[in-house]
Amino acid sequence: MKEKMLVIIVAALLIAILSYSVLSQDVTCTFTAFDPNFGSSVSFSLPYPTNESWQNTTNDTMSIHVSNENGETMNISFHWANHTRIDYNDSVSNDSTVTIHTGTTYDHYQQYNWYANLSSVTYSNQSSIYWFKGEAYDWDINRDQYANQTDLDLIHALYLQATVSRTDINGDGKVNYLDRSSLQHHWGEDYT
Ligand SMILES: [Ca+2]
Ligand SMILES: [Ca+2]
Repeated sequence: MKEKMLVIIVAALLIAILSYSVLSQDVTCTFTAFDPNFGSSVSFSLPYPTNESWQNTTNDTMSIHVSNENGETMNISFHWANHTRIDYNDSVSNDSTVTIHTGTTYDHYQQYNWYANLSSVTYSNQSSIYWFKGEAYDWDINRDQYANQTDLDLIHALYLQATVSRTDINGDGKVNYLDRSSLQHHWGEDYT
C-alpha cells in the first residue's frame, strides 16, 4: 500500500514539473512574439499631438500611424495613461494613419499622457506613452505660468516688428501696443 502511494506521489511530482516546464516555454514564446525587434510585428509612428508639445486647448484631434509587416488588418485603441479608453477602431489597414477625437477641451498647462494598443490576428503591441500640454495663455509668452515682466521684455524685444511668434499675442502679424495692452490686462496673474 505504501509503495503504491509513493508511486502516485512521484508521478504527481513529475506531472507538476513537466507542466511547469511547458508553461514556462509558452511564456517565453509570447514574449518573443511581442518583441518589436522580432521579424514580423505591428508598430507605431508619428504620434499627434506630437510628443512633448503644446496643444491648442480646443483641438481634440489625436492620431497615430500604424504598420504591420504581415499587412494584416488591425484593431487599435487609444488610452489615457490611467488606462481609460478614449476611442477605438476595429478595422485599420496596414500603413495608415488612424485619427480620433478625444472629445476633451484641454486645461491650460495641464499635461496629458496617452498611448495606443494595436493588435492583429497574430501580433499585438503597445506604443510608448506620449504627452502634450494644454497651450499656455496667449499673454504668457514664455509659458512659465506667470504674466509678468519677462513677457513684457519679450514684447519689447520685438516691438514694432512683424512676427509670427507667440510675442504677437493678438495674432495680427505685428508686435505693438495692442499686444502690450493684452498682457497688461493680466499683469501679475499666477497660473501655477
Ligand atoms: Ca510668463
Ligand atoms: Ca499683435
